[in-house]
Amino acid sequence: MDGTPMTDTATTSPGTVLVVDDEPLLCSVISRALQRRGIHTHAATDVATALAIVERGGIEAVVSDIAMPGRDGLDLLRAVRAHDLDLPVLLMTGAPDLDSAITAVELGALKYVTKPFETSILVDSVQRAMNLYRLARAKREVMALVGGPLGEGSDRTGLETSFERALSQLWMAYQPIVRADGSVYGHEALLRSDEPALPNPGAILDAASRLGRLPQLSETIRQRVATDLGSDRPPWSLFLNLHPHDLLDPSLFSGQALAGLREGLVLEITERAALDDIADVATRVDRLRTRGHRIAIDDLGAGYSGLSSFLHLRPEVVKLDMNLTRGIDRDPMRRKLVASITAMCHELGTLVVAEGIETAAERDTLVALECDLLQGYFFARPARVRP
Ligand code: G
Ligand code: MN
Repeated sequence: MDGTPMTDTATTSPGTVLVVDDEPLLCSVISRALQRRGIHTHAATDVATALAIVERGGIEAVVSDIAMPGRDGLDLLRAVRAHDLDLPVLLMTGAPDLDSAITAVELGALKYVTKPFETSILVDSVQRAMNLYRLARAKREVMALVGGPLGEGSDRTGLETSFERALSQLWMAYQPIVRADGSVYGHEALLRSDEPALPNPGAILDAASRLGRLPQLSETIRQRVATDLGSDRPPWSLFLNLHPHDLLDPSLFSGQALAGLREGLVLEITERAALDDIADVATRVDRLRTRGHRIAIDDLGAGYSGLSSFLHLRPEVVKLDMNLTRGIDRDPMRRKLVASITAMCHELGTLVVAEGIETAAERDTLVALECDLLQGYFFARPARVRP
């Protein structure tokens, strides 16, 4: 050892902080306190300006007031999360309330401070936050170098945190599936989450798959549906989406997993993750049939499901993707395709559901083409309420 202290610019350079407050005086008080510790600052008195500064890059922490005219600090936090899962955001408020505190935690705010506060405490927190952010960034860079399991530039910890949050507040929407006369035949249960980093079902499924937590996601969905439906047994069918990998989960076949749900489910399967990867698909789905459930091919025509899924699944129900039904009243090619698919399905004794119907003209055309069941915004949007 030569006695020279190791310097690590990644953790000792002063860093750059964005200070946001609609009160310019408070902005400059906080900025000066940070500058006294050698930290560079940018200031903004509204959310739009703040976001423009964050998007330019180089900011390592944000300190923001919550209550501001127009878009507030929580809106800023939400927008920052869409851009960067890790960037530390410290929120300040003169009027603490439970709702904003909960939202702040859900969106991963690093700290929630109530005014008035000791600026030195705030500055300490900002410094700690910047160090954590640098560590997370360094970890990402190492992962990218060694080709970690999540691939280049991705952050498993951030993804795990978002996934946990999505899982804890996950909810289900229900959309009716109707007959040609408009009467309700069933409802499809659709996954929803308010987690801004995983804003749609595809993103949640993707995260679950990358983190190896699909079984847990599926179990949570089943529990939610069971809770939503309670013990009533109304005379309509429940359509539930399965991920092909759910077919590998032994609890699905023991009867336990689906036991909390009603009998006679329609289990929708998309060929998104190729069914070819799963051994004995036909035997597996047959075991679900012996428990009284029916199998549906989901999204036929979307590019995921092809004719080979008929061979794998021998479905009782086929759902035509909205790709095939969108504007069908104005497109002879779509009409021919749907006419031949319905003819083939009826020959096989399979029910045909047309999805994504948004207009009366689409509905009339699909009924004329002998689709058995219909689903789409034209009838009802997926809704949170218990069906
Ligand atoms: O992959 P799957 O078919 O299960 O997904 C159905 C999705 O399509 C749901 O997320 C639902 O919100 C959406 N959806 C349902 N009906 C319509 C519709 O009429 N138009 C559009 N654009 N989307 C719809
Ligand atoms: Mn579906």
